[in-house]
Amino acid sequence: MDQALLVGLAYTQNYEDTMRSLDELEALAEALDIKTIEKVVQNAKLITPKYYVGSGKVQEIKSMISVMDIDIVIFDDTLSPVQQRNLEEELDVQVIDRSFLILSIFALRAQTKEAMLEVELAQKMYLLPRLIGMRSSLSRQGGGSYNAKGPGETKLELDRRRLSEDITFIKRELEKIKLEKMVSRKQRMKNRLPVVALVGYTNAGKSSIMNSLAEYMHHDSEPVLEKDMLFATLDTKAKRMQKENYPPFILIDTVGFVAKLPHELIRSFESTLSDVVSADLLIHVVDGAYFKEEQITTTKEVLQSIGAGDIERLLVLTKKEIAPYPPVLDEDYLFISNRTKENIDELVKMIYGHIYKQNRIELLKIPFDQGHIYSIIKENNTILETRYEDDGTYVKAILTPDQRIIYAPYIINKSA
Ligand SMILES: Nc1nc2c(ncn2[C@@H]2O[C@H](COP(=O)(O)OP(=O)(O)OP(=O)(O)O)[C@@H](O)[C@H]2O)c(=O)[nH]1
Ligand SMILES: [Mg+2]
Repeated sequence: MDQALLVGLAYTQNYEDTMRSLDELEALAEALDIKTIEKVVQNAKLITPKYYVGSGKVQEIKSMISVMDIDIVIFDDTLSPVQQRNLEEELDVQVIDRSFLILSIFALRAQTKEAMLEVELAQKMYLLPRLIGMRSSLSRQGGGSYNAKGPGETKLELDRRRLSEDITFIKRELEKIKLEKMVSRKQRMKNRLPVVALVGYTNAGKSSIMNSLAEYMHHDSEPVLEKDMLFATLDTKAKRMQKENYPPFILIDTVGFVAKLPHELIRSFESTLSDVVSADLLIHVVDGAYFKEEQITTTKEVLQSIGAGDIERLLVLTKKEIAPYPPVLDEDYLFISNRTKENIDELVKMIYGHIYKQNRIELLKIPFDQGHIYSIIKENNTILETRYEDDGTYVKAILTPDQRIIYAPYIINKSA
């Protein structure tokens, strides 16, 4: 196990916040089997261009490295390529930053072709400006190296041009996958089912909610992976949900967020995150037991940056049964438990209240030769009444605004 020293700069935030951010960095490192030995915080008014921290601090870190047998130094913020190179030269151990760590965890977790390509793209975009600095550090013997699949693996044989070519190639591959996905999304759109996306900080309980809802609605589909692990979910999973006697909707489970998510990752996960952007409702999931308000802010910032800031949002806190007290917040929220299932019924009510609040009851007349239309409506809508007359089937059903447009030719009576 590699032994790490974590370094944070109390620059835009105070000492306590920096320390808390380092605690999270420790958890990220642990996900890669890196053991944190010590954490260092420097209070500073500015970032030093040469070493990121002041040169006095660098010397302090250097002596700690030899005393504590440190293999790797991890900085909590993104280092510039120059800072990273200077630090490695001065400290003579591997120096990485939070972005690199997050990218490596994503690389470890990626399962599907799409996720693997997205991570690889992000890693290569991260690596491109750093190639020179990395190269010098990796040709050195005795530097820290851990088992994670990181950009480190292949950096020696890569030069800038190769890297740029790879980036172009991966982008093209992702474009193909995106096209395929667009086709299936179009099919989904044809039925115009409302889309609800679970979003939030990693480990908040998003996948668990998906499973709770599936169970509540008696769907016997394969459960999605829920695990006490950072970034357990990397691929979006969509499931059709339907409460008995209610219309269906699509529920989407997505990748979790974390503070200082590398911008390369956000850019390369564009296609995965596009599901979030096209959702009708977001369920913002927050860990209610290990509650940290910053996590709400982070999620909101990421949503804003991907263009999902204006989508209707429902705040849901999890782990109610182990929370010491209900967090006090400015906004309304629903407190649930995926263990005891407390308030899962409330959540379902709230989801339906949001996605179908513009629905109306309409009376439709469907000619007998268009029976398939009746089947589609029956499958996707709540039908209140069906009457068979001489000139067709009369159906009283609850329609969404979109469906009112699609079925306009059959609607014979505005609201009944
Ligand atoms: N006690 C308790 N644990 C919960 C509850 N909801 C989720 N968990 C646990 O919290 C951990 C994380 O849950 P996930 O559903 O995997 O979290 P996630 O938001 O999908 O995480 P990522 O996929 O990493 O973004 C798991 O160990 C769950 O069993 C809850 O209501 N109570
Ligand atoms: Mg998950």
